[in-house]
Amino acid sequence: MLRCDIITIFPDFFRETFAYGIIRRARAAGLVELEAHDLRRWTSDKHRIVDDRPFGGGEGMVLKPEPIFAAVRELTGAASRKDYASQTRVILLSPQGRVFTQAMAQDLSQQTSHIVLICGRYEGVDERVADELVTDEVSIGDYVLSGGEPAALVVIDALIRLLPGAVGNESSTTNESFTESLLDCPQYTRPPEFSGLKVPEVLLNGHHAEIARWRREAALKKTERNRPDLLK
Ligand code: 6GU
Repeated sequence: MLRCDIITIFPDFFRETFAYGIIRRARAAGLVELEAHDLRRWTSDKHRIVDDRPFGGGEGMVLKPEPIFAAVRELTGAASRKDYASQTRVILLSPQGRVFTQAMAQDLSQQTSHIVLICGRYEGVDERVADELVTDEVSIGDYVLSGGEPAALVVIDALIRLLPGAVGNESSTTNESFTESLLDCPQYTRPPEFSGLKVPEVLLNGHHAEIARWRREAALKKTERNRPDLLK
């Protein structure tokens, strides 16, 4: 059982998405326990303030350290990174993080039993959070989101579908895009002809060796066209 705690100022952002597809099924099967926590729960002032202006000046607001430290300490039962249980990871979602990959998803799904995700907001998070609490600072790509919430969902989805039993057919997660730095081959289903558009003949003839060869070549062509960086 994997436990996943999300620290966010928008807990409602997650409720609906946890009720669909692979995440819903993994929860129902007892493979994962997910909870989105409102960061404001760990404030102690009347206005439940979670952010403040950056020292040194500049645009926007920075998430304050105190509520995040209180949240992570309560959720991990540890005062700082060096005291976490060996299978606990605290992930900060931020555009300054290491870019998330399938290998990182595999590592997390195999090595962890408790993940705490901190969703960054505004122009940043007080760096003492990264220094003291965070085991992995993660970005989902080279573009800027207004907050870490969509990124947290991406990480959770990629990870949960790798848990044994989460996806119907186990081999469907071992033979897929990125596991051997090639994209998946194109897929077709019925009808064999639609509006004059035909399914490649080779897929209809039941000749398994020919089909395997066609798929490998088609995957290579697609990778050359869309992701030449993967072939280097
Ligand atoms: Cl994790 N957060 C934000 N705010 N922007 C991002 C991101 C994360 N990953 C890519 N862009």
